[in-house]
Amino acid sequence: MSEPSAATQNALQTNARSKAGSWSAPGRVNLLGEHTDYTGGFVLPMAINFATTATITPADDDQYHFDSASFPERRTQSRDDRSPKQGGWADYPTGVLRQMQALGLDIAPFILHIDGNVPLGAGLSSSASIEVATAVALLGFSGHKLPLEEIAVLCRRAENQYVGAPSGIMDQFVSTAAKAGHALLLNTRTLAYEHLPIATGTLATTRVVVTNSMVKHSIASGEYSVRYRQVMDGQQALREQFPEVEDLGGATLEQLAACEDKMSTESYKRCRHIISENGRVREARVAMTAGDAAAFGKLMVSSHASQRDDFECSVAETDFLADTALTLEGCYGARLTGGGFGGCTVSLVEAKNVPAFVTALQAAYRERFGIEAPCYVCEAVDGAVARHPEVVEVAL
Ligand code: GAF
Repeated sequence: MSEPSAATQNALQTNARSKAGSWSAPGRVNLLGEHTDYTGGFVLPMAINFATTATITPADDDQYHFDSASFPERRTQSRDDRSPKQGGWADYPTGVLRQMQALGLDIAPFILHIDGNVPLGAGLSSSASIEVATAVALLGFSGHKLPLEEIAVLCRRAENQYVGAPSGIMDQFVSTAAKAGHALLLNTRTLAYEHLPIATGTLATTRVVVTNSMVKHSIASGEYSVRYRQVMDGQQALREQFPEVEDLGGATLEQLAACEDKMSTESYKRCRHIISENGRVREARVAMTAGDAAAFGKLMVSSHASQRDDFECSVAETDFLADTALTLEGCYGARLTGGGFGGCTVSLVEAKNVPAFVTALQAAYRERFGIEAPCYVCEAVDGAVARHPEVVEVAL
């Protein structure tokens, strides 16, 4: 029998430190705070009972292998591969691997298998759940630890720098840091966060119902980037007039109005949505803390109007779902959730009314658009770190 090659010996040695296993990270629904997370604003999402699982086993051929139950593409790359993105789902875990390598973490050859049930392209953060599941799996597999915030930031960098989508930090952060039974209030500038209990006061008898319009949404495609550019232009004009304003998270509607003539109409409207939405998240914190379902629902309704009229990221299908939901018994509020241009709506509904609500909403949507709209009654679940605390570097 011939001796193992040097590469195989090296892989075997590193593999001896590697731990095969499965790690998971959830998708999310955003309750309030849309398109506020790339200009230092506030968001209020919760992680949902749909997740991505990354299963890793050591590879004995000195390569990294990626495959998935949900996508036909399989990818294999060498340990020193630094080629740019290829297009396709495997860019997401590859981007995470590259970020970890850039941090100098040694990761042995592996076979990474991705599986899960987060609806794809529905605005429920399927991409971020792949990124975070991969990050946590690579850490668990290789025995490395990172601070919680660094896991989320690294996954966002993977998406921004490798995949090339200019997304904010919300999705990666909630998939990492969420706590069961709570929504997560995040300041996206400072990354300070707070877990707010969901089931208090009149909110205790409500349910979060997500309705999938089945109109595909992708943040890697055009419209999200167009909005991002318009927002950045508006923010820049605002900063020139008010140098003390760091970002839209710290700006007021009065300041924006004072420089309306310094930006395009589109930039003005996008920024107006963001600044008003930040105000709504602050109010939502009060409503959630007080357990006031009616107040929370009203904020959802005005958020939808602002997304529709100012940010212009809703489509006829999601407008219809949000508007129809409001006509049904037991519904406190409804809005487009996630990046928009399709995707899902989220409704806050009295638990006892949920079955009739779902039936009526689906029937109305079928009649209007001829489309079956899946509805998901969502629970607030733990993020990846609460599921796998061994990968987190805890400050003592
Ligand atoms: C997508 C992005 F990935 C998030 O960062 C956020 O901007 C969201 O759209 C809109 O609020 O999910």
